[in-house]
Amino acid sequence: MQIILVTLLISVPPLLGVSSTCEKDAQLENTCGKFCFKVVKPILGHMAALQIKTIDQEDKEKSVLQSKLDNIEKELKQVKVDKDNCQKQSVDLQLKQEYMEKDLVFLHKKIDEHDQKLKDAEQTFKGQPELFKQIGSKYYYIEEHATMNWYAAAHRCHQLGAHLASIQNQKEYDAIIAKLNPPKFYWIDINDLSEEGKFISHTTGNGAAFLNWYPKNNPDNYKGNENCGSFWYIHKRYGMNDDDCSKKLYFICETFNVK
Ligand SMILES: [Ca+2]
Ligand SMILES: [Ca+2]
Repeated sequence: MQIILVTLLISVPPLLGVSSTCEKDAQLENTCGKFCFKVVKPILGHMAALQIKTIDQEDKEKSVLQSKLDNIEKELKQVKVDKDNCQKQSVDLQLKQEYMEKDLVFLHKKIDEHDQKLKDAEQTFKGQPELFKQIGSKYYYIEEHATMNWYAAAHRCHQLGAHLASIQNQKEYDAIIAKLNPPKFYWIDINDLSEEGKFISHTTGNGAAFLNWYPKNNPDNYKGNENCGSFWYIHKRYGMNDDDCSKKLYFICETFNVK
């Protein structure tokens, strides 16, 4: 009996693929007789159900695997994009670093030059302490011999460790005016070079603390080219004038301390 059943199970599987249940039953009954048909049919039915279940399970597992595969491919693409971006950023950062290093070298050089100028100015100043005289609470050097334009005068004061006179109030103004020699004109530190009509102190970079324009039409920006401040002598008195920066005038340097 067991041998017959095994033989039938081996020979019958092709029937599982037959299209209709009725045809399958008829073929099976012809193949192994009625007894066999009764015994084998439930087994074949179970096998067919098992096969369908197995296919469904495999489909599901395949679907899950495909979904995982899709996700991995998506993540791989994103990793590639991120890597490309990182490489680009890395190149940008490298260039930025190179620029900053060049700027750093340039700034170090400028600072060294500035330090050297200060040392030179200190040396010059130490060699000529008698140039500066105390007037009020400050020390002034009034250049009475050489004339130069406003820029050169400012530079000369820096060389002496000082700056062009920056008048703060009426008291300082009166004190320095009393020391001048008419009819000489002298450069001071105010200017409206950065913005027409807005006079600032070259020393502080802030608005001029004290102004005493004379006559009243000043500052007149005469011929559209008067941007530097001076003490000028007119109508037998001194007053402030906006003047042509390229004119060669005497000048007044100022400092707070003489060492
Ligand atoms: Ca002006
Ligand atoms: Ca003027």
